[in-house]
Amino acid sequence: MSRITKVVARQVFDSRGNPTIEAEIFSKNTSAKAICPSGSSTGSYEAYEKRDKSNKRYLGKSVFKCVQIINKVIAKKIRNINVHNQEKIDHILIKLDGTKQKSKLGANSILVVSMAVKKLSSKIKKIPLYKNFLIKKNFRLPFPLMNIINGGAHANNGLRIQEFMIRPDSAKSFSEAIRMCFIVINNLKKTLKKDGHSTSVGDEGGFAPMINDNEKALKLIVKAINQSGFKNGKDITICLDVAANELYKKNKYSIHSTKYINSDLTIKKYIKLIRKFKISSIEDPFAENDWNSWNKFMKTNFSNIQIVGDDLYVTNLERLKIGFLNNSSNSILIKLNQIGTVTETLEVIKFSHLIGFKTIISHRSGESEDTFIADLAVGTNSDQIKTGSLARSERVSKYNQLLRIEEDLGTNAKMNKMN
Ligand code: 2PG
Ligand code: MG
Repeated sequence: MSRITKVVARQVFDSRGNPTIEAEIFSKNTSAKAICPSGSSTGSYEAYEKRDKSNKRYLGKSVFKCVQIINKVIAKKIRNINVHNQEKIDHILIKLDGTKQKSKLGANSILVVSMAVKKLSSKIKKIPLYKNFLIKKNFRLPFPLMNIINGGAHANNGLRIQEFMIRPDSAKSFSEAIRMCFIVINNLKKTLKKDGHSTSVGDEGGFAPMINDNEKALKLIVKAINQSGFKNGKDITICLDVAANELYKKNKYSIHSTKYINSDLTIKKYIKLIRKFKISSIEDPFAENDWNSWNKFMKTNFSNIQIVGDDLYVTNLERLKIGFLNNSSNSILIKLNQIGTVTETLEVIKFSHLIGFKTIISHRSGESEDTFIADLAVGTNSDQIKTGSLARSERVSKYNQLLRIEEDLGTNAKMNKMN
């Protein structure tokens, strides 16, 4: 048994330069740290992110109250508990908070502790973090959903769709998957430059050119795929995160242009887009409460593309069950800070696999050097990982960690199956 001896939290900063929490958990003479990520296009059912709203020294964004909660309240409750008993610790935290959306302590205060406990447990067991989750053998590496163009809330270019991504479906290894994305990204960069567009990047490392037309962005991506010698729809497929919550008003959507249209018309336009650009995955095509449109869209999904619920489910088992019964989607995005503990996240992943849903482990648009999600993806045999582009170290660090895991697995390193 290894007991928790000390818990220390501090304010650090995320990739957007905003304050966030780091927690460090100690046992005997060793310790482990975790940092909390933060989203910008958040779902309203997400667990609560606590900030010092009235402290104007950090424009209301500091997390000193959370730091205090961890150091003074949480520390007392988990001191002396066996660090390997993740479920017990997480349930103590859930009970201590006692609210539906973890608004008392803040899901950010709870999550960093939960993640640091998991890391410390594997450190003491002397096993890599990925070996300390659900899967104990036959590990599979996830396909990257590599961000290539940023729009929506992650850039200021006026592009309606938030994330344009590529997935290297024909890759036989993780390193090959990354190489394929690297080539496409470099070809896209060349074209953007040649066409006089900016090659600066957005919050998640994808390019953020001043283009405000979805189709124009998609055409550029297809061109880059072709120039790279790959076949769009076969070697590489295009995936989107619409983040439709942000484009929804009075039962209408402004996804395909700035004009708001009803959901039937929106679906028609989606179908056209899917066919024209061979899109293989669409995340959050509709708003978080518009269950009806999600179901209608699934009924038109004859080519069986991946339809992913992010803001719809917010990594919440109750919402996932509703979505499953309503036939709302066939996949789920998994974000630890949407629910707030490692244990609850693992429950959602287990249930998703049970009902045949694909799981995509995801970063947040505000990230850090913490690579927890890379290990989580392998340790749960999740199908895919969404962790930005091959730019900005807080994104690349996750890919680098997956390359290390691939090396660690050696000849046993297999990719997850794509369809
Ligand atoms: C999303 C995420 C991550 P955010 O919508 O899927 O890409 O964005 O963290 O801003 O919610
Ligand atoms: Mg999303």
